[in-house]
Amino acid sequence: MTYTLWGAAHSLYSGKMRSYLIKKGLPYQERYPSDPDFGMRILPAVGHMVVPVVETPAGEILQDSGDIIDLLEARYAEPVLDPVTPVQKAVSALFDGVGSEYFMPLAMHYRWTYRADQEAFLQAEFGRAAVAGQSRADRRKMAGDLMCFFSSFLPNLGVFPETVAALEAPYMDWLDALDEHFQHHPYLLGGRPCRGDFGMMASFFAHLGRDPVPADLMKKKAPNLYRWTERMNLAAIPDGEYPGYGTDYVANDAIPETLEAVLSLVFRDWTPGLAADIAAFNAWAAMHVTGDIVSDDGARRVHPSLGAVAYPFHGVEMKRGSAPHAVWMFAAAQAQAKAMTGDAAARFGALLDRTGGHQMFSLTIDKAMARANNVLVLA
Ligand SMILES: N[C@@H](CCC(=O)N[C@@H](CS)C(=O)NCC(=O)O)C(=O)O
Repeated sequence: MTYTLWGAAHSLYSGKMRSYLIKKGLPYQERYPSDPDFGMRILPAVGHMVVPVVETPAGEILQDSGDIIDLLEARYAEPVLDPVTPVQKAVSALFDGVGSEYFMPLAMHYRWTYRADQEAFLQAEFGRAAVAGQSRADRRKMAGDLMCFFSSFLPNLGVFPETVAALEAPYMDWLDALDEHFQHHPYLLGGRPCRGDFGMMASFFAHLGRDPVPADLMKKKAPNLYRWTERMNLAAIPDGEYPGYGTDYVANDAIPETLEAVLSLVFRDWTPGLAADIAAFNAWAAMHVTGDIVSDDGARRVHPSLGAVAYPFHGVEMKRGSAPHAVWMFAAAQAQAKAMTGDAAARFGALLDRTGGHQMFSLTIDKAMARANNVLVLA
């Protein structure tokens, strides 16, 4: 009954997957892509090089952290790891997108812009994931090639010397707001983790919460957020730091006041880039048909792009490759919002009034996407 998590300690989406498996109480062993078995069995089954991959006890080989969570949630009802009430469910899906997509460029920025300050750590991390055995010196050298591959992603993510200040300054607001939230609540929506917590573990664990430079910043400026990254990797759901808090989501489908402050940042910071990503997707989708791979050159990619986008962001022009995966994740939150009627719709509307979210939730995605054969396709 043991699952295998093919992943790595320093991998962004493995952090999301691992935390979910731990909180779900599913027994798993973790194996690295440096294991020869990965190249022989896993790579051909998935179709391209990527982690995390989960192998179920029945031998299914699954990719995409979000798809895997969907599948396992459908199989195992307990413990509950996402609310069933409509407003909380939509907010949870939104935070999944925030942590899985919106913050990924910032996570990569703090890893690679400050590479020289954390070189030995990164060499060890990439080394253990990529090459089994070897002498320490050899492994460090071999890790270097892989590190150059990943650090070369920065321009496509909008990270340039002239955008760094605009990326870092707003992050200080996030650290402050999340620190305040986790002072009062163990998880985003109360006493138990939701889908949004797992999404946030993507960017906030392996990179922002674990690489030496950003982890130091997080520990100094947002120790309660740092503690949440630890809590998310513990099997227990309650945490003694919050005596009497219980293990339920906040009552009556409410959103904690301290999370509303974070939501205001979601809308302030993600709306311009998401609008640009959606415009790029709509333009591409108008010329493509059901089943087409969502990727500008039609190739299978872990993070496909549909051409460049440019938009104003905190006083600079942000230029980067468009991110259809971000559109796909936001579409899930928007679908939840659109399904609301009556009292729930009114409460969600009032929440968007208070936090500045109407513009984002009014964005129109012209066609649906789906995942097929481990890539995004037009539905
Ligand atoms: N949407 C995927 C993303 C997975 C992903 O980006 N994995 C990274 C490591 S954390 C990777 O393997 N990247 C290889 C590449 O970008 O070519 C998921 O949620 O599983």
